[in-house]
Amino acid sequence: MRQAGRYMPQYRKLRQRHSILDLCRNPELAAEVTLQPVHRLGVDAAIIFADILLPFEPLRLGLSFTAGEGPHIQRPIRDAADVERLPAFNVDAELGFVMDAIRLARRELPADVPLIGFAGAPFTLASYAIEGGASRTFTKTKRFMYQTPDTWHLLLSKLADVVGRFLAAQARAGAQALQLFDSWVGCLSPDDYRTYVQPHSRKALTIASAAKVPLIHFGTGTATFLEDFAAAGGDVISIDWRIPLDAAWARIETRAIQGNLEPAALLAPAAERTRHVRDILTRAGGRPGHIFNLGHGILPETDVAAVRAVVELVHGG
Ligand code: 1CP
Repeated sequence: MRQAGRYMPQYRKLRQRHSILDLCRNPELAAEVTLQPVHRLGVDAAIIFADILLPFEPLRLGLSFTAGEGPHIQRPIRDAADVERLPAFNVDAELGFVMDAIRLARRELPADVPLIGFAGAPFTLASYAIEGGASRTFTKTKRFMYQTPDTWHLLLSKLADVVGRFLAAQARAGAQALQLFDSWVGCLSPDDYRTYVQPHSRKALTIASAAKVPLIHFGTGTATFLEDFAAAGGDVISIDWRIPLDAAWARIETRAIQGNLEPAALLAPAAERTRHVRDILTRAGGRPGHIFNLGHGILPETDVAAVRAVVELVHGG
């Protein structure tokens, strides 16, 4: 999930002077933002400040973030010709600023705070590339998938190759774990996940696994196909809040699960927030493989003190 962001006053202050893309492309600033939540919240790990859409620039799709904060893709993918012309590129040459930020952040972080690198999963990236931005229904994406399955598979295969190599490069630069974000994959049926997405997520995770660091496979809305989602790969399977932690654990064979706090529980009164956290800890049952986390990103409306209180509660047992 995202740790930095608009809920943090220090982050908002930096954002008054720099766009998101400026922050991402400037390794000093990206490293600074990466460290903000570690200092302010006392979390156990840091996630590099970047964005899943950064590979769209070297893919020549064009990327900007508009005032309403949503991403905008200037040349969205419409047909087979668009997919075929996606250029192959060297991740270290074109996205080297991310690896530079990782090297800097790693140097500045305390030795016992691991740094997580990340990339978008093929499906979630394809959805932005085809829709041209955020979507609620993924209509264009699904039409493309059903109408031109061969082109769809070519697109996802190309994206899997890019993100697999990008993840491995981040590990080489010093990231000690890698997270693949399939934020919107829960819009698919179990059958469509297996047919249209799973082989490509597996490919991305297999390429990344050459880096020999733990891989976190993140998704939301995956409860209806959790077994297939887990089978695509990842040493850690991330779950959202739509499934109880113990129910998820009973269904998949994995050493580790990440999640599963409802982000909106951070907006609840303290007693209700605490009840949510304790319920997850009870269901984790002391398993060493539970990584306590939100099921998705922190909402901009969240009070930093509420996040801190959760970190302290989890650390206190
Ligand atoms: O915590 C951190 O410091 C990590 C930084 C980080 C991460 C992990 C950012 C910076 N983006 C991401 C991943 C990301 N980006 C995801 C996957 C995780 C998730 O589902 O939240 C997605 C879907 C995006 C795409 C994106 N970037 C959106 C979502 C738009 C939509 O479809 O609803 C937005 C708003 C952004 C901009 C952005 N990137 C990062 C931040 C903190 C922000 C928020 C806005 C801001 O700074 O003004």
